[in-house]
Amino acid sequence: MKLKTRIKAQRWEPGWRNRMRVLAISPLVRFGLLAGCLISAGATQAPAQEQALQGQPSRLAQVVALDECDPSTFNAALGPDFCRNVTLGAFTTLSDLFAKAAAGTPDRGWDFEPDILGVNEGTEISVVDQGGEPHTFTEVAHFGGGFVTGLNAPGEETVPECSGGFSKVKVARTRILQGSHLEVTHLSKGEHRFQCCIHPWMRVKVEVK
Ligand SMILES: [Cu+2]
Repeated sequence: MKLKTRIKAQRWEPGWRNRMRVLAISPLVRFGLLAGCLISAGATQAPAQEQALQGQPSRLAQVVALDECDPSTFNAALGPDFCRNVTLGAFTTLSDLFAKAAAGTPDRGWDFEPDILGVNEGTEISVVDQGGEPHTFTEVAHFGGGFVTGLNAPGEETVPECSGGFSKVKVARTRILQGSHLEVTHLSKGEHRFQCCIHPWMRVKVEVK
């Protein structure tokens, strides 16, 4: 599995040079006279062909991270701009979030959608944080607790993959800041589990066929 983060959702930019490279290997180009027509007519086909040529995943699946953090209580405790929420729904205060987690009834406003994702092998998964605070999208062998013990379900242990929090690069590289993306590629066939290491009830099962 490989991960990378980026701020903008700029997935593909078919440039003139790339189009020309696709055309250069097309058998039709050998007819020469057709080439001029194909430069414009082939443009709409170019992105898919280029992805295949460069070994890029040809499919994209999106997962959305959501939350309803209350800016005033979160930022008072955790620092300015920790929560930058633009949700139109009701906000949940920091103390309410902890109280609900401790009671074993975590706030469902903190959520990954979808909960189960079926993809074909080679699909790139793009996780976008549309909530107001940071999350992680961390692959785990078994679902369990995160590294903020006060947010774990009663009796739930921190899973090894989340242990150490952001001081561990393996966890830090799975972090998704507000408005940013995390891309997950090269998932092997079979079932994969991802959870947030901060809010461990945020969980997704990915089934790669
Ligand atoms: Cu989270």
